[in-house]
Amino acid sequence: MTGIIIRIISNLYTVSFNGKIYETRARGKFRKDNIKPLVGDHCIIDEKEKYILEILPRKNELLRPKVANVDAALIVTSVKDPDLSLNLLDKLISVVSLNNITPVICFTKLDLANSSQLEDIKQIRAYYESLGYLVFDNQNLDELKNFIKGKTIVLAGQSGAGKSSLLNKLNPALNLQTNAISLALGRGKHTTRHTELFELNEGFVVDTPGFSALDLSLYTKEEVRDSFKEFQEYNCKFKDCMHLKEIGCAVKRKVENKEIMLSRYENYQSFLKEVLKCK
Ligand SMILES: Nc1nc2c(ncn2[C@@H]2O[C@H](COP(=O)(O)OP(=O)(O)O)[C@@H](O)[C@H]2O)c(=O)[nH]1
Ligand SMILES: [Mg+2]
Ligand SMILES: [Zn+2]
Repeated sequence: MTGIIIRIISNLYTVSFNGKIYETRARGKFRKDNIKPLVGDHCIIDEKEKYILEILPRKNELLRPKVANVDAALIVTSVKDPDLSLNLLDKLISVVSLNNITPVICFTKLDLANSSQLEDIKQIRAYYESLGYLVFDNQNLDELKNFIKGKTIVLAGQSGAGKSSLLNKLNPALNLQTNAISLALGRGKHTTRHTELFELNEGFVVDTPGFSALDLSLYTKEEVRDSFKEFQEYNCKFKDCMHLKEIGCAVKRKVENKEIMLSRYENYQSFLKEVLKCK
């Protein structure tokens, strides 16, 4: 049985191992070998001496938040308060995918939407599902719970979207702090928060929101293009088509006949502009 590092505060490593919590130290060997243990690392510990003996190979590692072995990113998207932003949703889907992590969507605050907004959301949801993304909401939690089981999940989504509230709903024992939107967006509250994994349904979640929308500028325009899953399904006249002004662009045709959702295409165009601005 291997443990998982769930918290690191200076050189104290908290490891969850066999259902028990151990406060351990890392061996000097790691520093020598230039191994920096991360939250999410699977490790072998010396239970008696309270030392981490070995860090097992990582499946992946994120920079922000600093966490290893992430199975999926849950993009928490409020439909109101703050207003639904498909631009941010698409950006996060792209950034998460470009980090080789599976994006999963969870809509929140459906209770604040009127019936016509709910109708729109139903269609939006169906579109993303048709692309193969899992889409949940914070009302039917059993499906989301099943998905999370045994996985390590990071959260993404804007301040006030309901990330901490969602985790509390999934496990009231977490008792995470939640903020009214004005507080969450307010300035001057610089609480330094360390990255911590919380146990949830035999898996782990990180409440520190990962993936900022800014991260998209780190990628090339081709990478951004390829992060739009549905564009890959069509054969344009030119193999390297950027789906802008090229002739024989199958993607643009699919936008026109509404097989590709217009907002997806518009967001793609706006992301390309941002990427080019940064180069
Ligand atoms: N009406 C409604 N309010 C919600 C819902 N989810 C969260 N909230 C509220 O939205 C505010 C921000 O939530 P919080 O979990 O702190 O968002 P975070 O910044 O993403 O962690 C809080 O006042 C929550 O009570 C929801 O599904 N419906
Ligand atoms: Mg929060
Ligand atoms: Zn094209």
